[in-house]
Order: sequence, then C-alpha cells, then structure tokens
Amino acid sequence: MTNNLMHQTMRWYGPNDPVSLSDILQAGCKGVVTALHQVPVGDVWTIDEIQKRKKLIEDAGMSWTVIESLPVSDDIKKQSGDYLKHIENYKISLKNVAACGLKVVTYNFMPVLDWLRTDVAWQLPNGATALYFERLAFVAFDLFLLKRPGAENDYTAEEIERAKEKFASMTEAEKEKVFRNGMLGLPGSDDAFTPGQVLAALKTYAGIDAKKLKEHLFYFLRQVIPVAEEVGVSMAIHPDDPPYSVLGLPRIMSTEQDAADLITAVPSKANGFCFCTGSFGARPDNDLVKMIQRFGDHIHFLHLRNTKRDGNGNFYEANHLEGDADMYAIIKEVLLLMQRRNISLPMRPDHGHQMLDDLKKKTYPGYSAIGRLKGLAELRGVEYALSRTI
Ligand code: CS2
Ligand code: MN
Repeated sequence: MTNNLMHQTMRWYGPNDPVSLSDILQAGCKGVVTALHQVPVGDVWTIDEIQKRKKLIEDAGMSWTVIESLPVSDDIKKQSGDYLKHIENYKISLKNVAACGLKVVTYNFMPVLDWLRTDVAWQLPNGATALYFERLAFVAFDLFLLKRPGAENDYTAEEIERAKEKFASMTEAEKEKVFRNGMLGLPGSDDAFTPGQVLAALKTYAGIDAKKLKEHLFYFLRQVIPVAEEVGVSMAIHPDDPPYSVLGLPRIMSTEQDAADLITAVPSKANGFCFCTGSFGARPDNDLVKMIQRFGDHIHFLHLRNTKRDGNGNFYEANHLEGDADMYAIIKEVLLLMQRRNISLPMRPDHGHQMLDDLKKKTYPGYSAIGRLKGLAELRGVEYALSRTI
C-alpha cells in the first residue's frame, strides 16, 4: 500500500471562469492550477498580483498548486525584439512566484499558437461533445481558408487532392466552423485571431527551423533554470499539441528524443516536464510508460488525458480511461515514481467532454465542469485501486 497519491487539481481560468472555485472544490480537488492571464506576455508578474490570486484560491479552501502557464513570449522564441528584457522579466517573475510559495511553473515553447483542433464540439455517439482534430479539414483550412502562402509545399499531392474534395463537400456552416476553430485564441483568452494576424505572425518565423527554435529554448533555459534552482521552483514544459509541425511552424517538444534533448541541454532537476499524456499520446511512436520511466525525475506535473487516433492523422479526445493511452499502466507507473521519489505529484484531468447540463453552458473548450469531474473521478478510482496493491 502506497501513501503517495497524486495531488488532484483542476485548471481555473480566474474570476471570469464559468466554472467556479466551489465547483472545483466539490469535484474533490485540493488544488487549483491557474495563471495571471491578464498580465501581458513578457511582463513581470508582481508579488501583489500573485498574492491577490493566491488569496482568492485559499479563501475557497484550496491551494494554488501549479502555475499554468507563465507564458514565454514569441520574442524569446524567435530571439527578436525585446527578448532579453523578457528573459530578465521572466527571472523576476520566477523569484516573485517563489516568494509567494509557489513551486511549479508550466510553460510551452510552441510558436504563435497553443493547441489546435478543427472541431471543439465534435458529437460523440452518446450526445456529449469532444475536441477533434481532423487532418483533412485542417489541410483544407490551411490551403483554402487561411490561404497560407507556401502551404501547398507542406502536403503531398494526394493529400491536397483529398483536401480539395473535402473542402468541396463541406457546407458553408462547416467551413465557417473549421475556420472559427482554427482562429481560436490562446487558452484563457476570449479573443480569436484574425487571419491577417495569424499570417503576419507565421511570417515572423520564416528562417526559424526546428534546430534554431531548440537553440532558442535551450538559451532561454540556460538563463532561467539557475534562477529557478536558486529559488526552489521547478519548470515544467508542456509538449506540443498536436505533437508535430503545423502551419509550417517548427515544433520541438513532441517526441521522446525532444524530451531527452531538453534534459541533456540543461541537466537540472528544476528543468522538467508537464507530462501531458494527451499531447505526447497523439503520436503513436511515443511510448508513454517508457517516457515516465525515463524522465520520471524531471516530471513535475501531470496532465492525464486520452486521445484516440486513426490511421489518417485524425484524433479525438476520448474518455479518460479509453483511447490509445493505457491509463492503467500510466497511473501505475506514476504511483511507482511517486513512491520512489516520496512525493505527491500534482495532476489535473486535462480537458473533458461537454456533457449533461454543461452542454447548455459556454465554457472554455475542453474545460467544462462535469466532463472534467467525470474524468477526474475515473482517474482517481484507478489510482485508489492500484495504490492498494503497490
Ligand atoms: C493545455 C495547454 O488546454 C490545454 O491543452 O494543456 O493549453 C497548456 O496549458 C499550455 O500549452 C501550457 O503552456
Ligand atoms: Mn495538456
């Protein structure tokens, strides 16, 4: 019997989130994962603002367990404009969050966009909805809706042909939906991008390939990890979602090799992962259990989510215990890891289906209360049962 169970949390988008702190508490969470979304990317998070947010959470009976995310600016990712200033600001923010008692900072290094889906309300047979990435719809979006210059070079002739057929068969409403989903802003923001903004932003990455972007990531880490170490904060990079290049942009945290490179570049316990089984799991060549074994000492936070892939590059977000990721084996490995390190790792059910009463509500895509509660309840059931035998 092991005593180290995962520390259950949910993401909270702050006071405007339709899912309240009370909802999260009722779901059984001890902690909350949030960020100061109102602070412009690149600016300093002040102690005052951090304390205010922390107090809201503590007054509701929980702790602010993980920051997700302290965002890294595109200037830092490109080493352009104000990047040196932004890195200095990042260091100050790390010191400030540490001064407020926070210990884990999630971030990602995806250029321009965070996650991408073609449908954020894909009908499941049971009436609930899920997030869906349909490869051909995405290719059609890129070629015929966004009309990204040079996009045709990124796809095979056959794929382009099939995307053309797909596009021709789509109704205006379907086109509109794919377009709207492609333009969705960043998590936590209500603003969608305009095509002009996206195309302009993509253009600024011309000349930055995966090798260069990785160098920029490692440069950033060489600057901030010593500060994180000094103040006792663990940095947790979130993998790319989906875990491969999209819209001609390089992606550099998609594979086991990418993860290994990160640690080799800056070997420190403070340099680690937000291990997202949903994002890494969207690639068939990522062996999730093996990755937990290999990178266990550097895992600071867990996103437990499942995806179901097909052979054509499509995937949808499945029930947490279904899909391609073997959640039983993953949770077992996490329990062994926590036992070995004698810690309780923070986790959150990353996304959930829109279902029951939530179908009538507007929540951030993937972040409904009931769907996440269902996922969390199933995950903790597996963990509880497993913990009795480990
Ligand atoms: C999250 C990511 O909603 C999600 O898929 O897992 O948006 C994640 O918060 C960021 O990429 C981390 O920086
Ligand atoms: Mn995730």
